[in-house]
Amino acid sequence: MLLTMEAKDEATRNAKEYVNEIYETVVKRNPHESEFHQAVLEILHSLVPILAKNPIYQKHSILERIVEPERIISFRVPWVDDQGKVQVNRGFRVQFNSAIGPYKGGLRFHPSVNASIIKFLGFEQIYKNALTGQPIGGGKGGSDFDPKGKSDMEIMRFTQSFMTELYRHIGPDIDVPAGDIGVGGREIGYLFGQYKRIRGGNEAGVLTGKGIGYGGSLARTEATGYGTVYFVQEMLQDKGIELEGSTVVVSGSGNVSIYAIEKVQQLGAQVVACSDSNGYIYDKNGINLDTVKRLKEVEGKRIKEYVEAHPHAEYVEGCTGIWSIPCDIALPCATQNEIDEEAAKQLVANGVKAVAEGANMPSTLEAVDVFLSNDVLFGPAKAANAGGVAVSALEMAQNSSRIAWSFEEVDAKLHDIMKNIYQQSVQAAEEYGYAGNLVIGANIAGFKKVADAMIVQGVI
Ligand code: NDP
Ligand code: 2IT
Repeated sequence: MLLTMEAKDEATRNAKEYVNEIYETVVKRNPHESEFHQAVLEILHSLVPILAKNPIYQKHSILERIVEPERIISFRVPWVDDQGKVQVNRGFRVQFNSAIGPYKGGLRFHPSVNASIIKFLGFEQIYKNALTGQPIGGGKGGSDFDPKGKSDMEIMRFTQSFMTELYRHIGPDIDVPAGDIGVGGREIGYLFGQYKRIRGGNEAGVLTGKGIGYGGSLARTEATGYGTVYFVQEMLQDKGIELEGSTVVVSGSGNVSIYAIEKVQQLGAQVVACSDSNGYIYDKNGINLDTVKRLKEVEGKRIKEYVEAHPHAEYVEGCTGIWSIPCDIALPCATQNEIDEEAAKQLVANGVKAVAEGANMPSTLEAVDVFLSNDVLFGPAKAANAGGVAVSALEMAQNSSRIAWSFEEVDAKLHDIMKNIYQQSVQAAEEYGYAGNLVIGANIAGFKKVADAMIVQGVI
C-alpha cells in the first residue's frame, strides 16, 4: 500500500521519481545498512503526496539534505572487566538534524548495535521529535556493549569510559542523550556522574531520564508506555471501540512494555502475554505486573521465571510466537522488525483491531502493509511512542527553569501531547488524500515542520 501508491498525476509521478532517486543514493552511499534503508524507504514513500503538492521542498533539496546526518561520531570504548581483562567496544552518536532544536534521542546498549541501527533510530527520531511540538532535533547513540551478565561495577566502568569520549560532543543546548534498550536509570546515573566530573559543573539538562533526586522528571519512567496507550485510546475512541474489557498482547518486558501494561490495566483491559528476548509468557488470567516488575526491574531475571510464581501460566521459548495469541490490541514494545508479514497476517486472522508501536520500527514494511490493507487501526512508532522523548523535553524545560512539576502535571501534559500528535497525524493524512493512514499522516506532519525550518535557515 505504501510502496505501491498510485501516481495519479504528473506532479505525483515527479515526486515518486524524486524519492526513488534519493533512495537509490542512500543505498549506494550507505551499503549494507538494511535497517537504515528500511526507515528511509518508509518515510520517503509516505512523503510523495506532500512533495507533489509543494515543489518547494525539491527546489531546496530537502530530501538530499535530510537523509544525510549532520554528523556521525564513532569511537573506541576501552574498559576493564572484573577479571582484569581489557575489553573494547564501539560507541556511536549520530547527530542527524538540528533544524528545530538540539539533537535529542536515546542511547542503546545492545550487541546488535551498529551504524545502520543507530542511523535508522536517529532518522526516525527527527520526525518523532517534531511531532511532539517540543523544540528538539533528532539524534541517537549507543554501543555494541552487551549489558547482560555484567556486574554493576562493569556497567559503571564501561559507562564511564563511554562518557569520557561522548562528553565532548554533547551539552544541554547541543545534544541531549537519554535511555533506550539496555540504558535505564542506573546507566543514566553513571553517565551523568562522569559528565559532571569531567565538566566540573552541574549541567542538569545534558541528559534526560535522570533520577528524581538529581534533576529527573516525574513520569519520565512511565512516559513511553503510558503515551503509547494514550495514543491507542485516541485511535479507538475515533471508531467508537472500547479499550475497557479488551484483550491485549504486549511484547518485551522492559521499560516501555512494563508501563504500557500498567496503563492498559489501569484502564480496565487485560494483558495476557509479554516476553523477553528468550521467549514469552501467556497468562489467561491477565499478567501479574508486580511479578514482572520484580523479575525485570529489581532482580534482573528472565521472563521464564514468571511461571514459578504463577504455575497456571505458560512459558514458550522463542519470541515471535507471541503474535499468534488472539488479541484485540497488539503493542509491540521490544525491538525492530519483531512483527513480520506472517505475524501480521496471523494477528489479522485472529481479529486484531488495533496495533500501536511502542518500540521503534517493530513492524516490517510488509507487516505495515498487511495492517493498513486490512483496516486495522495502526499507530506508527514515530507517533505512538513519542511520549518518552516528549517528557524528556519537559525534563529539559524543568531543568532550565529549576522548577519540578508534579507527577499529575507532567502526566497531563503527556496526555495532551499524545492527543495532539494523533490529531496532527489524522489531519495531515486527510489533507493529503490518505484519510485514516496514520503512517502517511505522522510522517508528513513531522517532515513538514523540519523541512520548513530547514528552508528558512538556508543551505546548511
Ligand atoms: P529495555 O531495555 O528496557 O527493554 C527491552 C525489552 O525488549 C526487553 O524485554 C528485551 O528482552 C526485549 N528485547 C530487546 N532486544 C530484543 C530482541 N532483539 N529480540 C527480542 N526481544 C528483545 O528497552 P526499552 O523498553 O526502553 O525499549 C524497547 C523499545 O522501545 C525499543 O525499540 C526502543 O527503541 C523503544 N523506545 C524506547 C523509549 C524509551 O523511553 N525507553 C522511547 C521510545 C521508544 P531482554 O531483556 O531479553 O533483552
Ligand atoms: O526512541 C526514543 O524516543 C527514546 N529512546 C527516548 C529518547 C529520549 O531522548 O527520551
